[in-house]
Amino acid sequence: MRDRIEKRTAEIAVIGLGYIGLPTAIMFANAGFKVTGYEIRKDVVERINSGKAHIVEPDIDDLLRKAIESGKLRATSNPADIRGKDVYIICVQTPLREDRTPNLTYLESAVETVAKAMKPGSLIVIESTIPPLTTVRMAELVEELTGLKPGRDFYMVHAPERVMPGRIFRELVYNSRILGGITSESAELAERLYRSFVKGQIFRTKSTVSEVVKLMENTFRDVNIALANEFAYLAHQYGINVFEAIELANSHPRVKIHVPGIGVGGHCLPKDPHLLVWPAKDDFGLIRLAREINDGMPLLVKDLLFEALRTINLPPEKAVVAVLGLAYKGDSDDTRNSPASAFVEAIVDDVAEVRTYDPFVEGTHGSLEEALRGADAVVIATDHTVFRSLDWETLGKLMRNRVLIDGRRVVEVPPEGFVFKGVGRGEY
Ligand code: SAJ
Repeated sequence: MRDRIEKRTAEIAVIGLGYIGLPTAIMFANAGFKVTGYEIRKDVVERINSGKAHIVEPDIDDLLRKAIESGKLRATSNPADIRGKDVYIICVQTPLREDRTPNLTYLESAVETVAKAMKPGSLIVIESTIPPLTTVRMAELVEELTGLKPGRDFYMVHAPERVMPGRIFRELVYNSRILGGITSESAELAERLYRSFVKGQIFRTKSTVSEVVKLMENTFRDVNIALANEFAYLAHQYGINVFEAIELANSHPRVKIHVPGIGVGGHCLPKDPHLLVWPAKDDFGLIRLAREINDGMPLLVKDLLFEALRTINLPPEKAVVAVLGLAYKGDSDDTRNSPASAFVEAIVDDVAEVRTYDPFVEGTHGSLEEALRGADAVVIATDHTVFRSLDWETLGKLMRNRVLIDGRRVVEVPPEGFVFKGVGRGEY
């Protein structure tokens, strides 16, 4: 197997051709391996085989076309096509259920598919973000289904992805990778495999360590953002601008406070802290509390809005509110777990009308002017660059009342004639 990997004659199956699976399959194919991508969505399979990607990512169309035209990559929905491969790489989603426990059914069904298809001596890699101890459990599941002994009859590794959408192909090559094996031989084999395109550092460890590392990275950000958000609450009580205070605190060489705002969205940060503590018997509660603080931020923005409406004597139920931005972060069209949507939900039953405008998101108002005409209040919920240079004097003329609430530190100096409030802007 070692030899086949070195000579790139090893055959690879990638299970799940989404945001991570498709770019990974493309990278291995263009490194010279024969790759079969397995995906249950038949329309996606057809698209990929015709050389067209179903996801938006810089360079993906050229790289995919190259992989398809060289004959190294082929997508399929037929499990028979992935029988007897040397390497299986699982890239399926691991979302949360309503009750915030992990839903591992996609992963388990991918592992079952692999168990049916694999031969003795195969290497199974899980790239999905998973709760601690899951790789070992999945190795046991394979043993149950096949009778093969983990570490002796097959190899298994957790190789968490660490890329950022918009920079996937650069980061796949240059980021460092953590490879957690159920045995040291498993991790060593995986290192040989990933070296075919990774130029960053590769660290080998145990699978439970790599699982924890991936989850710690995003939990670190989530907890630190929660701390910044708590500072923002305090700034309201003390009547100061939290951003000025943070900037001054960050002039200390060993302090780096994050950015407070309307909340934390996306597909990773709101989920990964739950995965990290889920299998534990006990924890200190800090990680859960940070999640609660961040999930509660849209309600702080609601309080600011209602306070501002009180100052102009407009009952909320008469107010027309325009929300600018629905994406979870600036300059993105991604609305997954967006705090902007949570904010809309939090006010929709209490006000006369909510309008949304996001230049990147379909289904929102066609134009900013249209969204603001006759509105009483504007709430900025996403830090899109275009929102930083709006002409509030002109826009204000379209509005019935002029209330401006900034959830994302987009407005530095409140425009003339507006009642202004913002997260962490305790001075107003
Ligand atoms: N946010 C704040 N304050 C901050 C930083 C972020 O409120 O100081 C908010 C953002 O507005 C957004 C949310 O947090 O709503 C998450 O944004 P993000 O840019 O931190 O994270 P993601 O989910 O877009 O991507 C992260 C990336 N991690 C880092 O930047 C460290 C990415 O590299 C990871 O691969 C990805 O999570 C992942 O897959 O885990």
